[in-house]
Amino acid sequence: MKSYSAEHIHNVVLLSHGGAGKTSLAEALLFVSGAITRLGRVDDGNTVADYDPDEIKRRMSVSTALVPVEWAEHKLNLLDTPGYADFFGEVCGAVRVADAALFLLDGVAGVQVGTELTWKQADGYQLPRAVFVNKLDRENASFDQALESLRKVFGGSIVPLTAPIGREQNFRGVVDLVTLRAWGEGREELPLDDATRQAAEPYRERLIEAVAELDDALITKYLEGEALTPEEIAAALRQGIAARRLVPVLCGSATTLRGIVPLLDALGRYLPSAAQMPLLLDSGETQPPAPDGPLAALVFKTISDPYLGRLNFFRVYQGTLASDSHVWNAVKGRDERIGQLFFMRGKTQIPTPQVPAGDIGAVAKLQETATGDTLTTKEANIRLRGITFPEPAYAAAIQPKTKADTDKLSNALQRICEEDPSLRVRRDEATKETIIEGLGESHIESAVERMQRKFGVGVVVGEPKVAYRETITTTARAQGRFKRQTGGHGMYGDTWLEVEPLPRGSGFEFVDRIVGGVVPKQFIPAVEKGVREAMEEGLLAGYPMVDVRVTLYDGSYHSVDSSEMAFRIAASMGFKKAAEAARPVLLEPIMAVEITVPDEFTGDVMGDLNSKRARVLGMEPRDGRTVISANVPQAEMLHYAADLRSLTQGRGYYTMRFSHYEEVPPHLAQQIIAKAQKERETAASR
Ligand SMILES: Nc1nc2c(ncn2[C@@H]2O[C@H](COP(=O)(O)OP(=O)(O)O)[C@@H](O)[C@H]2O)c(=O)[nH]1
Ligand SMILES: [Mg+2]
Repeated sequence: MKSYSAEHIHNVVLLSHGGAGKTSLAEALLFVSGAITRLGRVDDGNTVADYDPDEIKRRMSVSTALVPVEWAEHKLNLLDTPGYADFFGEVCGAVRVADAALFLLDGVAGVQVGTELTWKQADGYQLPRAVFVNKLDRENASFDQALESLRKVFGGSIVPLTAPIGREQNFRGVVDLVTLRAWGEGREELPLDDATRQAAEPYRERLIEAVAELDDALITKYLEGEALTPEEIAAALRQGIAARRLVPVLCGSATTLRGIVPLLDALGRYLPSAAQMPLLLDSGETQPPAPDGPLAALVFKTISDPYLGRLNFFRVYQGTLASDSHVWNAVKGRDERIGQLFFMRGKTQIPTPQVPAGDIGAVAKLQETATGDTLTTKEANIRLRGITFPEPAYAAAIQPKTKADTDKLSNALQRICEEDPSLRVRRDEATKETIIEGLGESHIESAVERMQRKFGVGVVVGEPKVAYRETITTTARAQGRFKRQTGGHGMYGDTWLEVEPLPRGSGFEFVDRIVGGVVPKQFIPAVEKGVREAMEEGLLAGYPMVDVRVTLYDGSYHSVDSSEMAFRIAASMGFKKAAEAARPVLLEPIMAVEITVPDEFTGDVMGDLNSKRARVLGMEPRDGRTVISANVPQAEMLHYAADLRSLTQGRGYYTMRFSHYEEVPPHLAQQIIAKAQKERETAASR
């Protein structure tokens, strides 16, 4: 692969609702540009971008693939992202390193949920963008309706760059509205007959008008009835797109190879190049790339391979990264040795001596470098802004299948989290479970499959347990006395304990109020230990007891028979008696939830929240959406990702974190206690 200067490199992220045709389009662009000689199909599982076994099985993208396309004097680094919400984490890294975004629209469906969500994501980095309306060969596809829905949702700056020739099964090709050349299948040029020219005229009118409005000199010329030259139009388009004052819209069909040449031309000619992309620093400041400046490259994706180790994908913003060199990882604060560098095309590694400014490459076997890190020189120590990943919305408990799996589990978990920072793994100390968190059920499923395939680790996935707790609601006193006479040496311990409820979240307090040594000093820690042990076991359903103060205020001892052991047992007995008298109750974790939904779904979402015992704390409008804050018991939220998706046709999202504990309502507490009792009985009878 040739080396290109940053002015001729365009890093373009492909974004859309799942299934609009990004992977097929990347394949078409490779094929028409001559990089591949056989056109793969998503449905046959043989495209360049969907190479992962999981993608071939699902017939859809689950990770971002890099597809470089060389056309005229340009190199287009396409980043083919997955469109489905569960794999949104993969979109974040790609959007961060792109110079521009190409949105795909399904020509039948128009703007969809995924289009809106990814449009927002591109807004976050103020990315210039273009749109390709795909699938115009399909029945009921309409370029005009697609344009209309784009305008309605995203505003007035939507401008056609190509116009279709024919429609549905008679869709034959497109007219490039700037050059006025007509294109059929692939690179075939069609004659521009009068009928085609007339059909394209209104679109061209719209384009010229929009372009003229960008520039005072052009608008004067336009109003005086003079024709704008193709060069003037191109220059204005470049400026307008870079300044995000207009969004050009092209059209075609990826699988029948229509509209591909004008798209290749447009991406190189009108979209901003890598040379224009400033460095976004960790501090939030930006600075223009210095042509002779030191290296600054951002790692935006990491793949873990059990045999080859790690492969880091990076984008160079400034300087050049050379094979067989040393670089400085500014985030980890350590030197990394760079071996062979690669350009990537899907899974294919193309060795290269260097990756210049503006380009994207990959490197294997770095020691500590992870997604989000900056590679630079030690002197310059540049730190680029990392990548923000979505917060997890779905949790599952995982358990190794066998003993052998147990040994390999933690390494495998660490590696898949490295690959996918939108996954998180934690140990829930309260329930003694390993919890994996992600964006949805398919996300977790895919991670589990990957662990099996890549690392040979089998796990069972289940619902996470709810970490119930127990506490008391009133004050009570009781005696715990333990006495045993067995032959010579006996056992004797005697304690009087008072239990009191504490405010939520206080945990446990132990108070020693012994006077006159009725319980000798050396046995006091044993008393506390006995109480703690009894609290761990709980009283009602076996859940740990919390928010209790225990005061040891009296007791007695025996000069020969008393021991730490005896006092531990006595205290444990005393605590149980006192707590039982202090009206114990069950507590449940309450989550703080923030849900964002389009206004039309607010009613349904609120109704559902009511059925989930939620306490709604606030509702707030935020650009066409409502943000609902609520406290909801964790037990009600185990499947909320799926619930919300079906309530809002996939357009709502939420974040959730632990807030506090509250008492479980009595009728539910009874069920939980009965269930725990049954479990204990079956365990005992085994
Ligand atoms: N008829 C038709 N089908 C298409 C076209 N482009 C893609 N498809 C089909 O749409 C489905 C989804 O395409 P894919 O490229 O995986 O979409 P992605 O999820 O955006 O990557 C596949 O079955 C493709 O064969 C097109 O231009 N016309
Ligand atoms: Mg895809």
